[in-house]
Amino acid sequence: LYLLLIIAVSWSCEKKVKKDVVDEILQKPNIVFIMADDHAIQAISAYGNELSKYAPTPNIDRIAKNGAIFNRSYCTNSICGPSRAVILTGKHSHINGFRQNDEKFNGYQQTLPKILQKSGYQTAIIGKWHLFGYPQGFDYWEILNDQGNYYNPEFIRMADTVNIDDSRVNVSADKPVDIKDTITVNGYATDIITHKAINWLKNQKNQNQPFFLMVHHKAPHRNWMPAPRHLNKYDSVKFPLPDTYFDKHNNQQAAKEQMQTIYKDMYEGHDLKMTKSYGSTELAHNPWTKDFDRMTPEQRKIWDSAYQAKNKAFHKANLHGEDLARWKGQRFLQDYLATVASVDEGVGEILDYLEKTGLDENTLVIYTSDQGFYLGEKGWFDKRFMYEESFRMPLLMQYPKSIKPGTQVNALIQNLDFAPTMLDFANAGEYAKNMQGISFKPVLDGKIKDDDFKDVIYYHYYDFPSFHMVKKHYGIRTKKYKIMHFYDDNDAWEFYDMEADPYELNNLIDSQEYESVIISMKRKLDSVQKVYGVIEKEFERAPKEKVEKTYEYFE
Ligand code: SGN
Ligand code: CA
Repeated sequence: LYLLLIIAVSWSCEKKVKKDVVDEILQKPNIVFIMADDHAIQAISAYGNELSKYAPTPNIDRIAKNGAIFNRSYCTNSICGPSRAVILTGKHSHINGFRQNDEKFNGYQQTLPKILQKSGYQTAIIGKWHLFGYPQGFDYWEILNDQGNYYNPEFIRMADTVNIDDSRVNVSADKPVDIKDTITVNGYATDIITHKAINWLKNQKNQNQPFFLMVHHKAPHRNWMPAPRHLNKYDSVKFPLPDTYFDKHNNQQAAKEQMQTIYKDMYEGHDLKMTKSYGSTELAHNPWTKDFDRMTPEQRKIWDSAYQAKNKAFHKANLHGEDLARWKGQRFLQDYLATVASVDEGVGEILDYLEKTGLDENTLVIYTSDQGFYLGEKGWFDKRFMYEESFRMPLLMQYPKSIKPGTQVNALIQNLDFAPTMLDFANAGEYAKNMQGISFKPVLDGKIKDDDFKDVIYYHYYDFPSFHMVKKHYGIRTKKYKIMHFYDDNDAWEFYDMEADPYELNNLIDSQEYESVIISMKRKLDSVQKVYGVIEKEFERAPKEKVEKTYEYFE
């Protein structure tokens, strides 16, 4: 009898332990984090603005319908590698050490995937990495070599790098990886990344273990090469160009001196796919021929024939001056949005897979981009500035268990907060204590009101001189105001009343009327920098060579 009792007790204990384990797993949602590269909110229809009406994003919009859309989501440093480093660490660039694209990411520091892995997650990253050195904290990774290419991209797979040499993790930026580690995969990058991601989901070793999957697209990054099926998608559409397309940047010195104006700085062949002359398929200015040379002859044939008629029409029209500039804006938007179409289809495939398998019930799906982008506002493409278009990030999240469908979030949040938020969802919030971001899950749960979350956010961009010549600057934004300081190459302050001037055309730094507000914003900036541990030394960077403008273009 005594023995039977022992067996019964131990059986029920074991059952209890098992139940605890099961409960814990159930409490840990899967996380699918999908991030595009340079996807502006203006190009997502759920964000509802003039251009977004044309955005091919029914599937990204689906996330907004199923869950939440964030209207005030911002980055801390509007450039690729740094944004990714902030997302991984929950720390500002000066703390995580990755301030600009050509630096080294210290992969040995604490990161989101490492913590999730320790908390019982299977972790994977597929797609763009761009942090130099191999990913750490992932059970599986398959990354694009450097920036990646749209056609027949090169991947580096964990499986092929058997003897990972630790020193390679901090490998220098000019030698990103050894070419022998790369594998060329035929096809279109966005589709390949989507399918690799779904395959990983299908082939998980332990179906009961929660997973964290990062799906990082190359698109819609420069040079905006659409998939063969979308090459003529927008041929007959005339997009609205922003009112600020020919803006002169009054009282904005750094804006005047940038090199990211569509009609002055885009490479006509490489970026705009313009040909040298009527009937020719030879591209105009195309300094990086690799993007096109890597296509197979079949792909190239489809490509050339798709662009032939529209390029002929361009030469025939014989455009000059502002007409030519407007034409370039249209061509850019056609290609950009056509690359977005594939990203959206990929999001749709992933959502469909999750729904079909029932995984959607317990999966937090996040869609974002590493930063925003200019789609002709101020005449520009690219990012880097603290002005809204590049400072803002799209952010949409669905999780049927706790996020109400159709939620609009107006809390001021940053990519700095992504890691703490995901950890909070994963019931591992205690590991976010030494991060600088804060979980915004309580906002989604209705425990904190949008307006009570944060009243100020901090920004710092360092990458100068470099591509596009955007000067170094830092600043803060509150719900009402923005102040920024351009330094190093110049010393210029800008101040905007964001409610009165949402497009930031009127720099009020010398305005009498706003004098006291400006003084208090400068004080706030000082204290925010103290809180985040910004020290004066951070501002001194080794001088780099300036980028000279040497390319030619039609006038
Ligand atoms: C490339 C682009 C630039 C872009 C940087 C950084 N030129 O150098 O236009 O600003 O990447 O982009 S390209 O013609 O080679 O594409 S980031 O998103 O990786 O930071
Ligand atoms: Ca980017």
